[in-house]
Amino acid sequence: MTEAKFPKNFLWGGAVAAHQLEGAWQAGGKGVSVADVMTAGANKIPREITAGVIPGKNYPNHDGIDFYHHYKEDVKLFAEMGFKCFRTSIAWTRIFPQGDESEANEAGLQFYDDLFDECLKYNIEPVVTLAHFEMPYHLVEEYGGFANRKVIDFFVRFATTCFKRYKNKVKYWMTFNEIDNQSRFNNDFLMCTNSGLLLNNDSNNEAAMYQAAHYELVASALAVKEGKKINSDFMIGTMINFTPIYPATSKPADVLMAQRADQRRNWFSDVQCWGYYPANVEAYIERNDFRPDITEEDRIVLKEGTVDYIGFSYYQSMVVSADKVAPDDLSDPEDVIVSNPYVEKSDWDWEIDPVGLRYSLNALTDRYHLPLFIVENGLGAVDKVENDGSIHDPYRIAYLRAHLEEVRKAVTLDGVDLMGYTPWGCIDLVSAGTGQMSKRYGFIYVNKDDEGNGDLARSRKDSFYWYQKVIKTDGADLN
Ligand code: P53
Repeated sequence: MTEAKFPKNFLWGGAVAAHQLEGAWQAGGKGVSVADVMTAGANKIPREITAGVIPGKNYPNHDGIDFYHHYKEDVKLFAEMGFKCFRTSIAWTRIFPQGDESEANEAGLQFYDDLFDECLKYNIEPVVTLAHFEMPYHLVEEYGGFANRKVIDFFVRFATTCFKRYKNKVKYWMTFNEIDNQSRFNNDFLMCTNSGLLLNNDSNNEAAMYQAAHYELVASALAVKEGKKINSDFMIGTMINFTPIYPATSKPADVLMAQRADQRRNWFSDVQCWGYYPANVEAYIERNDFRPDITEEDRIVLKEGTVDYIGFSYYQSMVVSADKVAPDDLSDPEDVIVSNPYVEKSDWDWEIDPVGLRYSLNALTDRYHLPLFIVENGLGAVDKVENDGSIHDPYRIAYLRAHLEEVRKAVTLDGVDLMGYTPWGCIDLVSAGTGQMSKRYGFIYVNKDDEGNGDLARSRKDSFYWYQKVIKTDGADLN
């Protein structure tokens, strides 16, 4: 049974996002994105979001790992590992530097033509996220991000421009990265990266989130509709950070709390997959008098623009208890998290739960009856380069192996329809959450430290050869 293989056409690959690796933040007329105004933080030290780019501050995304100039070398290494696909995003600000222009920026479009051609040369299928925490900063300053209905049109223009330009090169798309992460509406970083909201203490962050999220969901649905007109073969997915939520005990209040937390957090994909808001969210918005602007026309769009598949990231599970807050009073799931005594934690305190991935694959299948695509999974860890240049990362191999064993069970024993697996940060890049380089995910090491020193040289870690073998054997050999 453990010999069972993954499907033959399974999309093995790796995932990155433009702002975390491309660098070249002003090349070819690129504009300033929200990622360009975020400083470097550290473990438990949040990144600062500055009012524009302030000289003298450290903005790690400005240079990334300079993939913009190294992509040929990097794609060649992906091909050497045997990648069948490569997930990246299109930096919105390369195509529309300010976000509200009527004409696209040709130099930006050309860069992605070149990158996708390079992938296709090795039969690597590009898998593209349209908006991965990369909104033009101008749209934040001038319009308030997705608090403003006008931003829907700007996103749809960006999306259709990309669909038209790359319709013969890209088949797999996702609209917004981890759209559900803004359910943590008191988190400045997540709100700014997801929908371009800058929180201020006087406003009701939760009401603001439901409004911005609605406009974003409408923008996503409109993009799906337009995309299908441009190429009916497109597969356009949602992208969520799926986090299964467990009750702290079998106490009924804890079990109800786990369900409530799931309803507060995981409703975004309900709207994108079903085409309408779940009853519990409608009731919650009503009872709190949030009164978001949701028109009848919007509801029709949501119905017509449902997704083809579910792309999701999986890093950890979450445990909640009803001890501090009663289930009916829950607004922010972050408030009720307790630590899970049965799982280990990473150096950044992310809980490691491989079984939770099998559980997630089944839960999503049961809820949506759609194909799934694991578009992120992985371990952020510190790596050490030996004197001979080798990098031994058995912890990363162990993490990925344990998760893939569970994925294989979901596919071969549970009948889950899984399109592919793209571990996060297949090449070391800037951490989204902390802005660090030292929180590494890659199979490929990049010589650069948290202060920005290093010659950017690429080298293969032990996990590089391990993943190469996994792909070569279609996942039969995970050792
Ligand atoms: P890092 C948490 C915080 C920030 C981004 O995260 C996150 C998450 C996980 O839910 O989402 C994804 O770099 C994201 C990537 C990111 C990756 O997780 O903080 O889609 O952009 O790099 C890993 O370790």
